[in-house]
Amino acid sequence: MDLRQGTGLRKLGKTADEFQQDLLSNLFYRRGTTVESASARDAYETLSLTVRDRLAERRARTAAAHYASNPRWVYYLSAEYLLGAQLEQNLLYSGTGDLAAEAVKALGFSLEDLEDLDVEPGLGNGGLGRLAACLVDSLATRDIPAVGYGIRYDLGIFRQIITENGQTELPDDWAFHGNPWEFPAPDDRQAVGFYGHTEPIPGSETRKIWVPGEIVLGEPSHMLVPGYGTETVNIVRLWSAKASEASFDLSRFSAGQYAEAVQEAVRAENISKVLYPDDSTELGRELRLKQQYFLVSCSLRDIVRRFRLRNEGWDTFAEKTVIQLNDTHPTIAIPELMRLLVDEYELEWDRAWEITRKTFAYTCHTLLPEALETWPVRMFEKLLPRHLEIIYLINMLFLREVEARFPGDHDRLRRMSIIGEEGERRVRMAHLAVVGTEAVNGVAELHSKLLRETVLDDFAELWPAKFQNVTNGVSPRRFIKIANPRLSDLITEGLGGEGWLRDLDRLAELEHLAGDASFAERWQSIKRANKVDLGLGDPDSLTDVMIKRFHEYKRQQLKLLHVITLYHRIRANPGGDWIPRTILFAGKAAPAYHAAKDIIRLIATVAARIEADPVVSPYLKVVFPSNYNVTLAERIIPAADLSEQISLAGKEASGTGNMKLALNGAITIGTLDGANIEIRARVGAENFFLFGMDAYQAAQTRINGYDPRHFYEHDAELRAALDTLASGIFGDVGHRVAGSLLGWDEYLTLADYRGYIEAQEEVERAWREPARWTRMSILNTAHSGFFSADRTVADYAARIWRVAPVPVQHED
Ligand code: 7GP
Repeated sequence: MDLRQGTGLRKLGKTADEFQQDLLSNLFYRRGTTVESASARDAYETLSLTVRDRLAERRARTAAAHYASNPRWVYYLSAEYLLGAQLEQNLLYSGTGDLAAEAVKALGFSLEDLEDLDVEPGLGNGGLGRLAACLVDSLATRDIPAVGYGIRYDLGIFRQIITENGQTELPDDWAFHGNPWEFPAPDDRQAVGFYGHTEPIPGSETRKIWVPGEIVLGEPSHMLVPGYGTETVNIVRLWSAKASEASFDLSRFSAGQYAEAVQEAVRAENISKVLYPDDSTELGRELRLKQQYFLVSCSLRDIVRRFRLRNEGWDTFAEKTVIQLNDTHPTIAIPELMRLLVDEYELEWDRAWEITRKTFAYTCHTLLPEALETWPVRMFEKLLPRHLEIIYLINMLFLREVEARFPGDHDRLRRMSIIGEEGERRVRMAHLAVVGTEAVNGVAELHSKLLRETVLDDFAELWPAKFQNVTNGVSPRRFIKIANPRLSDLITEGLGGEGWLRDLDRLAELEHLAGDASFAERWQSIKRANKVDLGLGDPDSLTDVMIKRFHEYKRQQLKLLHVITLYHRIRANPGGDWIPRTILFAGKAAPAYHAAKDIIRLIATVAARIEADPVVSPYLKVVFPSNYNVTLAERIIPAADLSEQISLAGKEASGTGNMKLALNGAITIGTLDGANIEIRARVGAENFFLFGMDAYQAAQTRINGYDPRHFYEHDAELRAALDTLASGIFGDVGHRVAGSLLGWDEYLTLADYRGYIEAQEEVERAWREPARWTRMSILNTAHSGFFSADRTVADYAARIWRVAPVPVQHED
């Protein structure tokens, strides 16, 4: 099939000469410059367009194949996407890496020069946003018809600068130079209403008219999401808020009232201005709720439009459509679909509800009660009056169902209600998400189990079949092939081909090579070379990394106590046989999360002190590179020896950095939390450094009364570490952190201290035997195949989405 047939367009070339021609043509006609005067940016933009053209051609074939088969679609709704840098990925996925390297040479640049100009769109905070990116990658790789919907924030996750004063945040104007990977689609613009009031429709009990008080336009653009080793190219469609023409007040402008003239337009466009730099606590800000509804309203209308292109009526809507809610941020989609069906398309309530429930599925990404979103009823009423009415009706019918199952159990009704009545009345988004969907899943075995047993226990009792687990996964293309080319080449050689990149279970065949001395030697020297590339410490030192968002439950503060303990030990015995370690922290804290920012600042201060200490610095180095993002992760992960996954058990839903590190041969030191449990089960207990309480012991400790003083008083080394922190040499911040560890400390840090220190001693024993360590490292990689996002997507496809692949034909 050639979609260019009849258009007069020629096929894009496959030879180096043809690629070069296309590049020059783009430079001349699309960039408007010449070889002689091309800057690095000209070359970057032009190369990106040339690569994009190849994917666009595949995209056209994909769309045609999808159109022809009218399949069941997956629509992934997510407030966040951390897609990572695009150039290198798209070179790989289009198979044009070598052609491109040749062609840009002729312009006087290297591919690496140009990759440095490729800015990653930081449209997310952490794990949830990166998971969305891995899943869309695997959806395309598995040929599943899918669209990811999100918001095109003007400013992404803040740029972080680390100094001894801690974290400073700067705006991230990621598209300042434009974004060559994006296709605007202004024709698919949607109008979104806010505020206003509702009016009854005579003769109808359920239908209403909503008269919004403000209308904002949503303009989409999309990024291409190619599959690896296949023809499919899906898209992620991102919405930008645009003020309507009418919102510009020309008469005020003419009168010199410049600010007033644009104020309405500015307010409208603020909706997609900035990503909320917060991944756990509710900000309670109207603008955030506005963002959520903006995403939902635009996306649902787009989904309906796409359905209507191929189908009539509503009978097949739920059959052809599954909408996955990535956490509760897009949950207003449930009342919004009800509103569309009932108010606008005039379906009966019951029929609309049946369709809605069958269409949606919900993934929960947390266990922290404070991260379960709720919105004040008062705010909902003002911003989305019709949606609140619909939620009330959904809730009334739902509570009737509960009452029928558990007559007279008023406490249960209160607990399960979508409206929380304690204090200020609030809409509980997680309850709405469970009530309005067909499937609910957690993201690791333990997480799904704890959801059923604790946070959502009443719902699991009512609808046991609704609750599922789908363990997270990561993209092996981005996190091994691209991030770690040396290791990828060795694996490919060892396995006799690149098939593992689409079938990661094949890594298991590496097990046979774990005992091969020359293979092990090469494995080791690759790790060393990756450390040299990273350039953040002695490549022969043990590279110990803790890379993730800063949050007290993740317990960077426990790692810090280990650092201080090492510091004391070395100072007490400077001539000891110490193992040199480079300890690397990286990650951002929510700007308003003061306790997490204190920990960052304390780490930076301690790092400086160690660096200045001639006795300790030969053995211990603490580094904290600024601005952790996907690009930096791709450099750190291949260089890591030890992976720190030390959250309090029962708090980390899954973790995905833990998977990326294990895949790259880092050995985990960790608690029985999230996906650590599954990693350990697969790589083997002997290839994992376990410590600490499990989730049940942790819960029990809290119930029995956690007494941090007890640990302080009975453990001299711990006491010395805390005393040093509190002594004043690290200033107020040391005092505050020590104080909070000895105070209430929700995360029971001191209770796990001794176990952690002992596990670190076991790490050192293993490190002293390089052959043992290397074998452990190889086995971690070999047995991490399960953690491919391709497997995750296959699980969702089979058990939740019930979708089948639609193959896309090759070009003739
Ligand atoms: C994260 C979880 O903390 C992490 O454990 C998990 O691996 C990841 O999602 C992907 O499932 N959660 C978030 O990033 C987040 O923003 C808000 O959660 C509810």
